Amino acid sequence: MEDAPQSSESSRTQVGIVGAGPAGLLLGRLLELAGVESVIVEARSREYVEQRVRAGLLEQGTVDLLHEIGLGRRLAVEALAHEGFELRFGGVRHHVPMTELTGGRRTFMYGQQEVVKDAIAARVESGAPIVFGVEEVSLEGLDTPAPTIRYRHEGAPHLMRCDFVAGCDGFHGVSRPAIPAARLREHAADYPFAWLGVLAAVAPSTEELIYAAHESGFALHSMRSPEVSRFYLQVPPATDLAEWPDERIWTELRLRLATDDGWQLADGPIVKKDLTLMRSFVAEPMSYGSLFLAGDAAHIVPPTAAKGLNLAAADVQLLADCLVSWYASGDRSTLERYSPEALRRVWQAQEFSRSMTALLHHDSGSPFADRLQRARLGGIVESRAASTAFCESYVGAPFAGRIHRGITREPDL
Ligand code: FAS
Ligand code: PHB
Repeated sequence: MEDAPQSSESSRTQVGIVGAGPAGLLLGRLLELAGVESVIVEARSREYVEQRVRAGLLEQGTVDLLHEIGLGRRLAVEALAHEGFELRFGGVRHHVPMTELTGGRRTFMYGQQEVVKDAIAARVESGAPIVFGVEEVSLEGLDTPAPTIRYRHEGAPHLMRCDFVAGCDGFHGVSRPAIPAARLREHAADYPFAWLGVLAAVAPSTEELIYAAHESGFALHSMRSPEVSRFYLQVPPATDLAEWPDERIWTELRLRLATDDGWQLADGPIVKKDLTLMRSFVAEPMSYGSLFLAGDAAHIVPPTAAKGLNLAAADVQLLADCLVSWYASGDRSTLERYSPEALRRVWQAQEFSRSMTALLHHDSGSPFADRLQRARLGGIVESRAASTAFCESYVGAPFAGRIHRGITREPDL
């Protein structure tokens, strides 16, 4: 006789969160502080998500948020604070005094995996539920006020009943596809290049980030700590990492970062290489019934302007505010403002990311485009107004969210 289907273990929470990346973890923290229950279900193991090297630059608004929600202690000690960056072209170095131009706003180098570690540690310490290693996640009843999340964990089926589902499961997750195609508009743009990312165990050769526009291609000198440098090289999308041995990487970085004043690039052991394809993507709307999308589940930006993680943080600040306001008032209009308000910021980030990508990346097929690019770069570094406008977009908007501390009443559902 066939095994009887296992009965699902049933549970209930107010907000079911799919995904334990920055979006899901920060949303869970915001809801927890507000007294709203949530459960985070994550496909990967805790070890996997805590070692995944991705973003590195945190905007002032994101750092302010992390401090506000009690996740800023280690960051305050270990993050590298920056008050400017360098645009390098034609072999000349141009320092851009970002903090002076934006009324004091800084950027902070602190790896995404460190934010994830801090947020997971806080959640585990508080005892708020987070389940790693879930499988076969599916969402049902999204067009009702009682959606469910089905998943398997350690072989056993689970059914979680929620008031809302937050799709924080990234570009390849199950949340966005759970929205009927007829209700979703997807906007996408591709780029004729990718980024070869390099993590090297060598002290950075610069205090601040260097963005280099070169006829061989874009290069970025970033960092993760006083001992670890992070580099990116513009390469063709179909690049095979096997064709990039360490020596070739250092030779190309030296070429693209070279200056006419003898600046030297220190090299060292390369501990990781990765290839990031570039795309712009936006799903509209960012909500459907009881489902709300946040972070990469809803949008992807080219990494040039380091907006991905910061945009995810902005999404969940707004989403938490909408959800908590609903629990406090039962007023559905608070939920309906999430998507239009989030999309306004998303499209601004898309526009700046695409514009900064065009400003810095080499299009070998067009000498005309090259000269326009050089003119734009010159305009930014020669005009205080132009560099101020650029920096306003680069550092991002200041943290404007409200952090709710405990709500007093259940809504009259
Ligand atoms: P994430 O993708 O980080 O998290 C989604 C989580 O959901 C993951 O942990 C995943 O395992 C989980 N998940 C997926 N499907 C699931 C399912 N069915 N069930 C349960 N869980 C599921 N941004 C920058 O600003 N600067 C950079 O330099 C930069 N570099 C990047 C390099 C790479 C290779 C990639 C892929 C992205 C990079 N980004 C960068 C963008 C990146 O930082 C994202 O914007 C950021 O991770 C967004 O966070 P989340 O929306 O939480 O999505
Ligand atoms: C990074 O270090 O990952 C980084 C920094 C700045 C950027 C993009 C990526 O603009």
